[in-house]
Amino acid sequence: MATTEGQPSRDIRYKLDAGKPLTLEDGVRLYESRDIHTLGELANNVRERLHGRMACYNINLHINYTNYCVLRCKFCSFYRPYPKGAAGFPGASGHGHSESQDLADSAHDNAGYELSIDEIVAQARGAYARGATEVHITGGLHPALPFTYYTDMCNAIRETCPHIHIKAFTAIEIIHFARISKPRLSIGEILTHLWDAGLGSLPGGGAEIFDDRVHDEAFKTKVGEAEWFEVHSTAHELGIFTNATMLYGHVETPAERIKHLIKLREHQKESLRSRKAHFNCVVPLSFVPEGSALSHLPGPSGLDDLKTLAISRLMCPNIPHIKAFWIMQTPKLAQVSLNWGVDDIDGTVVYYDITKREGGGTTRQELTVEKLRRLIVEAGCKPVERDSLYRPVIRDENTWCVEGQPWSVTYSPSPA
Ligand code: V47
Repeated sequence: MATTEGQPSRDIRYKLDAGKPLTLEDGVRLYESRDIHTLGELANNVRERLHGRMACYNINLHINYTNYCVLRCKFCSFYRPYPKGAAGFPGASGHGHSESQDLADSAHDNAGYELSIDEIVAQARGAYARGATEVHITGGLHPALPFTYYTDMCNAIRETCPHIHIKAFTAIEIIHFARISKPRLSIGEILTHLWDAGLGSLPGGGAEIFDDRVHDEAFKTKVGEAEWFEVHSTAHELGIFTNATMLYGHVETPAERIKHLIKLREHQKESLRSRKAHFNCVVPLSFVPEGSALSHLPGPSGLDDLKTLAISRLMCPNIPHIKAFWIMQTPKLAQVSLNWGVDDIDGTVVYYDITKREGGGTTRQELTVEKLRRLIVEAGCKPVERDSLYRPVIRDENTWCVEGQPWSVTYSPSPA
């Protein structure tokens, strides 16, 4: 038994050593325990069993194509209401940016925006030319853009940047696309169209906390867990790999977090057993209250962040990777977490509009490769550049390729 004062229980250690799944009660006890050293040791044991001392990062660019959203989630400071009477297509509506504008500056002036496909492609092209392997694309649920906007976006990126991995659209966006498609398409058809247009995988967003009470309190108008899992099951059946997030530190309890993680573990069990793809990683997202309707809440402390990352590792041993997204946990804590179960600190990011803490209120939020590697080395780990599917990237001064793939990409590194 773990006590609030003492060590996590011996039976938890035995279970982990024997490869047995931890229960809801075990998870809650881990949260209650003050012994973060033992928690770290247990999580690190699982991490080392899976990955040794390797810790990965990637060279990516986040693109948030619009902040207009039909939802009003209380934890979100990103969405903007869509102006009444707007025409609904970038360029036509006048809400898009001109290509010459610095998107970082224009996107953080609190106004609503939607990017044209040309603007998105220009950003992807720039990143690809500088050696990025991934574009991570998400946005609000735009009330007026047609589904062809999203397939055209993928097609245009694929044409311009043949080997960049397009990780795009959370499960919530996929459901929105199905609802707006004309004629109406199923989730499977939406995913197939996007896949044919060049989509590589799905990010894990929109999961929040799988619990009806939390759902009703913090994101009532968003679809619930059944729909989120339907998208990920369908993706896995089609052979599309996905990630899974958990947004913690708002109105949920520790038990509700643990139940969320157990649901991910159970889903993964089924995907590993019967589907063509599965979750690659769990991404616990630390709630950033500033600017949201829940800004009166303090948000998670550093200790809570560290415990949540470690407990995610322990609750979901069948999901290969645990990612500390440094934008939310901060680079300092992401670094510490590399010895508390985490093996991935995500990437260079460059621009991020959903939360703006690391950018001091702006969307410009970047860690250079040198900084990412230094954080990893200082933590006593071996830095490994990965692609979006966790395959090692082999890079020299101006080419990169993915282990096992017959192609390579030539690029010009940006000046330091
Ligand atoms: O779905 C929104 C979250 C998510 C806030 O798959 C917030 O590798 C904290 O899914 N504080 C989008 N979080 C981001 C996302 C993501 C990010 C990095 C990597 C991956 C991956 C996925 O951001 C949303 C929502 O859960 N979010 N507002 C906030 N105030």
